[in-house]
Amino acid sequence: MSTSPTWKRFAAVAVASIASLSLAACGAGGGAASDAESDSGAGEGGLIKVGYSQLGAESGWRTANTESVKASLTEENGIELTFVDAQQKQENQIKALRDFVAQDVDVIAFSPVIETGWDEVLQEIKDAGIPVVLVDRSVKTSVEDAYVTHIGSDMASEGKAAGEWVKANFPDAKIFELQGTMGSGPQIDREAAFDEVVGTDKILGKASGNFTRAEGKTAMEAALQAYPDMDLVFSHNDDMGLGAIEAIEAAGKVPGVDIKIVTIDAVRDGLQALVDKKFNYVVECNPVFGEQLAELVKKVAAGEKVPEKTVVEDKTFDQSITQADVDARLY
Ligand code: GYE
Repeated sequence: MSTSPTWKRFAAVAVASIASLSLAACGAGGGAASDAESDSGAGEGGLIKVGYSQLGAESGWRTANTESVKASLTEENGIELTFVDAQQKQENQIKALRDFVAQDVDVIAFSPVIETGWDEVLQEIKDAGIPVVLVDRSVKTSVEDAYVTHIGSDMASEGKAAGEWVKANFPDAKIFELQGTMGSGPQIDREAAFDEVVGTDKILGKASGNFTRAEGKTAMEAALQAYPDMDLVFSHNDDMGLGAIEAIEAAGKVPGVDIKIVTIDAVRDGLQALVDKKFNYVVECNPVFGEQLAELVKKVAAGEKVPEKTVVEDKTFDQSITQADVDARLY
């Protein structure tokens, strides 16, 4: 059975008043609760209905992230998951979000392909009284309190870590930067932090490879022509770096030697390239946070207080890692 948004809003107010009455009666203070509890908490058989809009399947990172989300947001875990892949198109994500509102889910979770352009749909979700959990990437919106909580890595500190390694090891590098999807949180934050550490005078040029191996390769082919002096590539993810390896080898140069490669993610293929000495340094971006996400979703649905931000822990890797480390990698 599902309730209409209007009913939900009314119920939210009713529940909020009852809650504040009982809180006042106990003399206790409470944190910001979502109004999902007004929906009597549940879909079929008491399950929490979650609509999840994944932005795509563009990279090894994304595949691992999707697996982690699907493995954790399960019926055994009390969650009925509707998962929709937007194929890296914002309009597909907006449509999925609107469908979730129409389905009257209890919680909406989504990983936004780019930062801007969400105001209208976020307002609609807010009006419907459905709490939002922002996953992985960030949004910039004028809608107040558009989401309850955000879980993901600190993209700026990843870019900073990559920059510090370059500055310490190749201070005079002539850098080409392979950017992720333009306008996405990780592209903006990784780039700004990296550029600030190494200095913009060290960067010969930049181009986007949209976080994919194929587009990373194409962008690198053009860059090899345009910037023949380049001797270091900073790639915003492993997949584009792997595409760059192909382009560098096809141009008769040696990746990791003639042209150093620094990337972010540390998926298994990326770490393999590091062991094979084709990548020089890799900053981790851990995609396996499904369990933490499931816990957040349950708390949000129950109207419990949650932290505004959960930062996923990341490590760094250099060429001292071993084949055994790579083989033990789960993703
Ligand atoms: O680094 C990249 C993926 O948003 C952190 O998206 C994520 C990034 C990740 O396509 O591989």
